[in-house]
Amino acid sequence: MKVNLLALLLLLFSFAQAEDGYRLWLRYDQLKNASLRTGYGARLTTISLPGNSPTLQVARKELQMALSGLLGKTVRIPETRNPLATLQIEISSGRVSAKELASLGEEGFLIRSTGGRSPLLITANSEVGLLYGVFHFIRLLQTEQSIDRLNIIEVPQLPLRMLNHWDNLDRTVERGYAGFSIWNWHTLPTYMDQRYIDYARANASIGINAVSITNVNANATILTQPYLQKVKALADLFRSYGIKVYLTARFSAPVEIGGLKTADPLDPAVQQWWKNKAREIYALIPDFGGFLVKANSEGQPGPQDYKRTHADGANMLADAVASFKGNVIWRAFVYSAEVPDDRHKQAYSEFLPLDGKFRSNVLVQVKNGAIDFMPREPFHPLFGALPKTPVMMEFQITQEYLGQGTHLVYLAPLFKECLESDTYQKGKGTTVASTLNGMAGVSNIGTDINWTGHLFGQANWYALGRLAWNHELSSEDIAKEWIRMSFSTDPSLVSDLTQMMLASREILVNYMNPIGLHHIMATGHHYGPGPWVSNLNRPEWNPTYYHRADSIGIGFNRTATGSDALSQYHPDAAKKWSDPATCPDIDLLWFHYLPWNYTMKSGRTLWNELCYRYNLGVDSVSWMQTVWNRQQSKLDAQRFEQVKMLLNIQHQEAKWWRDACLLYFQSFSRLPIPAPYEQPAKSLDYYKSLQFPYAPGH
Ligand code: GCV
Repeated sequence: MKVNLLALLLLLFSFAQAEDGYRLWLRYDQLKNASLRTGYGARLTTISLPGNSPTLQVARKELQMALSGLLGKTVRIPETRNPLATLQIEISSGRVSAKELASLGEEGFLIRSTGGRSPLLITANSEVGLLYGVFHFIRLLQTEQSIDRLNIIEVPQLPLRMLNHWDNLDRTVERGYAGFSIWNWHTLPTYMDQRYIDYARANASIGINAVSITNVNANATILTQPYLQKVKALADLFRSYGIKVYLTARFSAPVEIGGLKTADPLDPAVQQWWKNKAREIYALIPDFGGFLVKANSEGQPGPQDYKRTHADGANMLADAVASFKGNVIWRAFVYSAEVPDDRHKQAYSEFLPLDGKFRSNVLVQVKNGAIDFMPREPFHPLFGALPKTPVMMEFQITQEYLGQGTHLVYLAPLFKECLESDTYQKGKGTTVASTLNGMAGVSNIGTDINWTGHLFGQANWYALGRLAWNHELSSEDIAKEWIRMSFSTDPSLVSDLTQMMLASREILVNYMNPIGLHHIMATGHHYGPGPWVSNLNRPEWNPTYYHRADSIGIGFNRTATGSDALSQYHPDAAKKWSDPATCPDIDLLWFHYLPWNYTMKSGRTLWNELCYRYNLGVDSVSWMQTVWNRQQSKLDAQRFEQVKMLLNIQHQEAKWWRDACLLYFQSFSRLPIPAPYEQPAKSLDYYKSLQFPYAPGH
């Protein structure tokens, strides 16, 4: 009877612990390895924290939750300082040299243990530094590392590590594939959803220290008093986690909500309006981060509406927030229908002359590539080209162009490829990363129970934070950390899932945009292939603008004989791209228009290489399915099934991409799809006829 009761309790417990993904990587289930548990338990009997401020309360709660979960024992962390504690968490500890402390800066931390019976130490110069140290320490336990003989010094490489939400006030999310916006504006500020706390915990655990919570296609209503009260409630909560709130500023707000006749940045009344608005915001949120602005881009209002420059617009806002130590993050994602130049070149042409003209509290935020978050893009030529301007990286975590909510694609390799690219701007080795002052990721978070829709989307949120903290971490190490924390530390599981994740981005490139093809997604929602689309008003909204296929060949000539976008790069960076013979295959059709029978490095013709790549992509998704399925016994049923079903969708959609694109390009090449490959299942007309009026995120 007793045994049955126990079994029942265990069963109930396992239901209560359903693996729905909500806990992200902060799962604190009991460690399976009993000796590790005992070892950690013996090392961590008493913990001392230097006070009870809101941030230290967060640290205390997290430690209690983590230790009781991982070790299965309750660890009390009394408020009073305890010199006998086995884990001593101290601000600017006297046990560490002044020089070492100075090296930690505002947000860094040190974790030190000498082994044996001597206490472990986490120290920092600030409470948020301690919090980061605590999360790092918990990560060591979660990933089953030794905590003896630790000597860790971690200092973030970038001061601004940010998430950008493209969340609308009606709770839809532009390019969101994980449900609605987590910001429930209707019930804020009185109702504080537990999600806000868990969101802040997750961000703090990976070092994110700023969030812009509204869409860059901005709504001025967010700047009105009732909404600012709601923003204040979030900012008050996030403060303890070291997170500052930013808002997107609609440039025409002085007209729309201020009753002015103009939003001209040189008009004194407009300048005053923004100054008053800033004062109003800072009265509510003293540590408000500042404004993120999309101006004169894709129909958004901006200074050019008044014949002013981006610098005029940014500086006006910068002056309004300067005395409060606020920032203005001004996006460089601009291209204009009126400018006939290659879209690739427009942001550079627009911003280069403005270098040195921005106030010191303006940061220019540049997308990783010059087009738009493609599966693969060469780095944006603006990186390293604005020596007098602080520049932020903008990556897209949400997978607008990378399979949206249904494809397993681990983005760290994409982020790293860009960060490690050599701009040569200050000589060899001037990597993109070395030119940055901050990094932002467009969020993939929504109300789905697991936050990101696809469970593996969590890894991309995680990777963005980890790389913003330390861009030298390898994609592999980040994947391994995430897998160990999110699933288990089982070596074969970790090895299989790591391989799958590391390969996943290249696999998608193969079945979607091989050999440098880009922007051939269906237009509007960007879901699925649409290389045939050519009827949109603006030329650069049409996929045909990007692939330029005809009966002779395919690709965009961006060399001196074409749009000459290559000339915007430092000559040493451009060199390898300028000649098809030296241009890496991965970028070939990005920079060159080549005949269908062009001989590739593989010896195949260009047409056959396209067929090969598309098929390789599809076959590789089958391989991912095999890898996932063979780990079934090591995975919980709920998450196993979810990812399995999504991999099925991914496989079908990879075939759809392959068949639709090859049939379409074949209508120009007039060449057969070589026999060993599967022939398309349907006609080109069928693929062209597919409509998705309610595709998400649009
Ligand atoms: C927020 C792309 C997306 C748009 C997005 C824009 C931007 O064009 O499709 O949804 O708008 O980028 O980054 O501003």
